[in-house]
Amino acid sequence: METNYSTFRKEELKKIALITGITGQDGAYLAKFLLDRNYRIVGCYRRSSTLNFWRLQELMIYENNCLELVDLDITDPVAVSNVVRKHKPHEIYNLAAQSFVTSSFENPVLTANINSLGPLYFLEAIRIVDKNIRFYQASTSEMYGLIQSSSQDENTPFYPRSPYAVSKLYAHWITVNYRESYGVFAACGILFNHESPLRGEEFVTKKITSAVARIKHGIQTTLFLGNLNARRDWGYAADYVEGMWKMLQAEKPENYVLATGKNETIRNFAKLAFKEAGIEIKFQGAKENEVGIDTQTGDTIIRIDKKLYRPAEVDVLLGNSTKANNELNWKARTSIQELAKVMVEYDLQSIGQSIK
Ligand code: NAP
Ligand code: F7E
Repeated sequence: METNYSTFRKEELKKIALITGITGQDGAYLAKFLLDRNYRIVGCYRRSSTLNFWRLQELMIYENNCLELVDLDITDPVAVSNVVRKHKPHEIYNLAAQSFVTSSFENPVLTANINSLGPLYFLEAIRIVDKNIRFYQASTSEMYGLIQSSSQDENTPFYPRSPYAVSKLYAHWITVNYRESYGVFAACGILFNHESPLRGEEFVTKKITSAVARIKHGIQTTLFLGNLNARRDWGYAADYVEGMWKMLQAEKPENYVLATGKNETIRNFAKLAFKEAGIEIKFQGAKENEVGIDTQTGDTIIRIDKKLYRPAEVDVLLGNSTKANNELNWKARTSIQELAKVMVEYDLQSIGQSIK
């Protein structure tokens, strides 16, 4: 379907931000954040056989006439260069990625093409077209992988544990390299896990909260999970997109960690999420025989599926965002309890509506 938004005229502009990955969780929240600050957005999506703008619709920005949707697969260097040349944005936020760690083990070459080469094509386009364009690269806490210190900041050495993390490490360093070699204003946000009601269903928090809602509504009986012992530092996506923007408003481009400074196991996130729907879970057993039991009914509602274990796991992550706090005045504002609550409430309502 064609969108009927007219192409922006240069003289009308305040600031133009080009966002890749506009159909993803962060792309949608960032677009909303920037539209609220009077930006015009060039939102890049890749064409698929079915429309994929539900997050923009959920945030009620799909029909905003300051949002222009542009068809761009970031693995096409010619198309990347053309889009940069045509729209001459002031800021580029490269959020597009094959972002699911599990899938990166199945599709390592695709993951590298999108996650490593995509940002390189943008950096080259900026170098050639206009070095004043500011660039944000979505780096990740997954780069710390097998952690080299108990909490991780901008100086902690990396030890990636998946093709996803390795692909992101290339993108991270090539971004630093274009900053140092050519003076491009290129910032890397090393973001720890951040979630929301608009999170993709394959990620563990959303998988859990949507299962909570389905179990509560009586349309699912069992939730199968993998490694319950992994610990993540989980924040709220809407807080984190503000940090991305702040990085591009800073005096100079740098790397910044965004995190809450607290972490939790998958097991405890599941307990929290079920509790939000009034279901108390008790875990018993060990390893793949561990189960989660509804203390009221005695039903086993969580089981382990070994197929969900990863070839190499990131056991624990805990971020230290002191630098972002001091230099950008950025802080994670949402607790894990608030996050679980907002996600469960959203899923209870939307799944409830869908089965009416
Ligand atoms: P997401 O929901 O999976 O969104 C990824 C986006 O990238 C989607 O819009 C996707 O389009 C798009 N995309 C994938 N391949 C593409 C290609 N070849 N060309 C153009 N677009 C493509 O991810 P997210 O959670 O919003 O994360 C945003 C970025 O931050 C990603 O780079 C991710 O790796 C990184 N990151 C995320 C987290 C986190 O916890 N969320 C933490 C650290 C870093 P489709 O809709 O068509 O698939
Ligand atoms: O897994 C464990 C799993 O897929 C978290 C991406 O946004 O954040 C995300 O990557 C943990 C892992 O996120 C299931 O083994 C247990 O230890 O929700 P996840 P992730 O791998 O941390 C980083 C920062 C990114 O950059 C990525 O783009 O949960 N786990 N059972 C499970 N995970 C999933 N997905 N499904 C399970 O059933």
